[in-house]
Amino acid sequence: MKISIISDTHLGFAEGTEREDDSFENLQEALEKSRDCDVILLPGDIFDRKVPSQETVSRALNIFVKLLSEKNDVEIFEGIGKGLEGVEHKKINGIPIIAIHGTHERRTRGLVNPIEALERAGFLIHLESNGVILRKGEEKICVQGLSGVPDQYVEKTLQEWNPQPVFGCFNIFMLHQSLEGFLYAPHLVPLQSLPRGFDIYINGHIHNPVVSSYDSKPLVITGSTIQTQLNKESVKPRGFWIFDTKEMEKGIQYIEFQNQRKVYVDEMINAKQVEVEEKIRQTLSQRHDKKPVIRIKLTGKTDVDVNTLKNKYQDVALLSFKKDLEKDEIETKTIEEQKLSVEDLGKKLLRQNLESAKLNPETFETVFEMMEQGKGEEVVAFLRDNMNKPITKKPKPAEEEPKTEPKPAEQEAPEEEGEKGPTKQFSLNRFA
Ligand SMILES: [Mn+2]
Repeated sequence: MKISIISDTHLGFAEGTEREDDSFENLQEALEKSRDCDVILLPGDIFDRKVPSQETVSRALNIFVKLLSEKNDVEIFEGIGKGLEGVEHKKINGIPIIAIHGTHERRTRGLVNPIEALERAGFLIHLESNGVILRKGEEKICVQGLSGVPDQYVEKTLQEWNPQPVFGCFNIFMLHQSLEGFLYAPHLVPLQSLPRGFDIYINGHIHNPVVSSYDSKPLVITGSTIQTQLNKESVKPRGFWIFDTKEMEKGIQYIEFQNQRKVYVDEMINAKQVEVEEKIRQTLSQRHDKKPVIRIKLTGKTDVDVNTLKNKYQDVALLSFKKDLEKDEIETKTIEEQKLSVEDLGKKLLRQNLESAKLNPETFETVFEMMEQGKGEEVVAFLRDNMNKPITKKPKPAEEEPKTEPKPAEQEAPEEEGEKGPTKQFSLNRFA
């Protein structure tokens, strides 16, 4: 079977800015180029937020609904594991999509995440520590998926689930975690904790695409279809993957988007205004169908007036500067510059308030969600329960793990935007 992998599309990323169409246009291009595929895999972070805006949801539905009318002769043979009983009776419309949810979509247990919502509407099959066998003629493939869990619980979750390859199938294992060796994160998942014996391993979450190997089989670090952070990895063109289970010797093909926005990242030391402007002009002398993002990190002494440059080139480029100056010139950032959404701002304030009230600040996500749902009394009880717990203490995995995990910063660039300490996770790197 011919299989397409499209990961970390982050639909809704940069909403309200000039880049707001990018996530949708890249997904659209990937899907158009997957029309001859038998199956589409989405290894998480399909949406940028766990509660996407109505605008994002409707645009996503508008894209996915077109797939339902594609011709396809793949059928569901069997579900494996909990929650998939009777799945073989489901009728597949169009190309089957198998998805897991990622870190950006994970919600408190009991609340519907956007991938589950798409599943309920019949657009895809959502896997969460279970799997599905698909059949096309004589060939069967088995896709097993671990939806995003906090990295520190992956080993335990996998031990309990104990996924095994299924005899007679081409076996695919899909996850969305911070795998050791591919990025820096507070908790890394050791490769050795992954199950053995699968024919291919597919991991979302890490935004820089690369093919590696595990257990002598391909391990695809899918990368994202869009640059959510701007660092030296971001200049690589974005794309998606296609492979054929019958032609594995040909490898896994990376297909770059033709219609993507180019990103340039540079660093200039002791730069003068004229030099920076010359750099911008040079970059702009190349052909661009979409306004390029030009990110320049300014270090040392510099007289650059970034606002003047941004205004001057606003019709032809999206300029983004990072100043890394001496201490007395620390850049002051306004809320507007940081482009915090109201929700993020609320969470940030809540986190600070919890901290100053000597309550556990790591509970801010859960508390925020409870307050959003008007569960005032439960908030009080919850905070009382969590009052004396040290910040680093692991919550009870059974029900609290997704709640207390702070929203992960994008994994590509720990130093991005120069944010340090607890406010890091609110730096969403939106820029106008
Ligand atoms: Mn992601």
